[in-house]
Amino acid sequence: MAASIFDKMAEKIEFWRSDMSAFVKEHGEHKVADVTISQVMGGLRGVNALWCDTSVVPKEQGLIIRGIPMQDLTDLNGVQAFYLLLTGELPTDEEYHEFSTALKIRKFVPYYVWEILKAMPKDSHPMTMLSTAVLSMQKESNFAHHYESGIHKSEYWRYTLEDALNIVAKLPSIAAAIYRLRYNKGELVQPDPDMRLSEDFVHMLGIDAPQNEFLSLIRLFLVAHSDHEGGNVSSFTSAVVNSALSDLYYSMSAGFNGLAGPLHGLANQEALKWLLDVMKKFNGTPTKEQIEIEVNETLAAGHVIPGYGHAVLRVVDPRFTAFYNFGKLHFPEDTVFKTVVHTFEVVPEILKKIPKIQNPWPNVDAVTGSLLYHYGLKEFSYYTVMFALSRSMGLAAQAVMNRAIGMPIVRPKSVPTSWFKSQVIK
Ligand code: HAX
Repeated sequence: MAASIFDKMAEKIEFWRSDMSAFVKEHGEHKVADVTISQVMGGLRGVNALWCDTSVVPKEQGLIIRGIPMQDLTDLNGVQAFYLLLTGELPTDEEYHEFSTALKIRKFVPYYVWEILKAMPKDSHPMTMLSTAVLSMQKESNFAHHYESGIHKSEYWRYTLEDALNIVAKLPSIAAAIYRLRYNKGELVQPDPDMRLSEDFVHMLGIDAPQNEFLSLIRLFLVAHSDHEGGNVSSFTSAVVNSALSDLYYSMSAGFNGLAGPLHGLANQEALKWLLDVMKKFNGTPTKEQIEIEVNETLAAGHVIPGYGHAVLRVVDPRFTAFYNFGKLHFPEDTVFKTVVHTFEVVPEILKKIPKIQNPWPNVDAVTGSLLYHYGLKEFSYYTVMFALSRSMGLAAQAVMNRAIGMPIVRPKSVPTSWFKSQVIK
């Protein structure tokens, strides 16, 4: 029989802990970053000041999860991706079965979550519903209960992992219920105890789409959005909240609130809205010249082109490429997807001419909406919920890692303008 995820993590964590502690003991005073005033006033861009082992995003390469580049992850499913994020290894068949079962037995959601979601205003944003649903379950936190009973800090990771499995296992039901409630799709569909995460999510959404193709897209969606190192808004926010030993329900809900911003996860909704507006204006798939006009108008109005640019990347996002290839393979003639293709041919050339823009290339959000739209999931205010469903795995894995190595409360020092001035004006 395969080791349980708890046994597997215990073994890994023993090594990670001693390795990190020896390293810091020996090299703790070694300097790794200089910070300029522009960086402080510019969102700390490019400052190597955070630790994260679950994934890295080299600016010329894009997402690498636990040493495996995005382009080699496209055949994984959500369960494998979560296992990889947590343990640093792909599961063997036996480990996969054990881990998948550990998630399946945790998938049923407390009844009160449905009552809370049903009581929310009908025009609530789906991300508000998701964040509220997660927060409402805080009283179930294993970590919070065990913390109160006085567990030793070396065991914090164990109860954080328990919370992680519980939340990740329940989110497909919650996300699917939000879709059905928010857009009047009829009765909620019960989870199937035997189905895996992505399969069950597709089943509970109840979308009338070719099941195998749509399932492949959802699998890719779950893997591609699962993690993007530690400094993005959702991961960093979640880690800061978790560092106060607020449990994962509090911290994941907080991370989702950050994901709901238009410069972060909401960009997928914004990007599709932008594409559909252009299509409406030009009565169908616009030509490249028409897209150029629209891009210039958007920029002149002081707005960003959603789905383009990135705080870290300086190349086409490999996640964009994975979804783009999916569209090219399955429905290259779809009118919305063709608009994505034309936009991709036009936007980088325009953005390259604007010196302040560091990265003219598309990120993941430039394309995902068009694929979901193709399969009939047309309610684009819902798209960020699917991003969150996937990102929950990265937030959870990062929290387990942080508790495992005993990361302290995050508390950088802030200083006033006068202090900065005093550093340069002598
Ligand atoms: N369209 C127009 N202007 C853009 C731009 C775009 N796509 N990308 C960057 N810029 C502008 C910035 O707004 C900034 O202008 P100001 O100095 O006037 O404020 C300037 O160029 C410099 O920005 P940057 O250094 O290139 O990029 P940042 O690290 O500051 O920001 C963002 C990165 C992703 C927020 C930015 O590129 C953007 O707003 N893109 C559009 C929104 C988007 O697609 N967000 C999703 C990113 C991926 C993600 O997190 N997904 O969840």
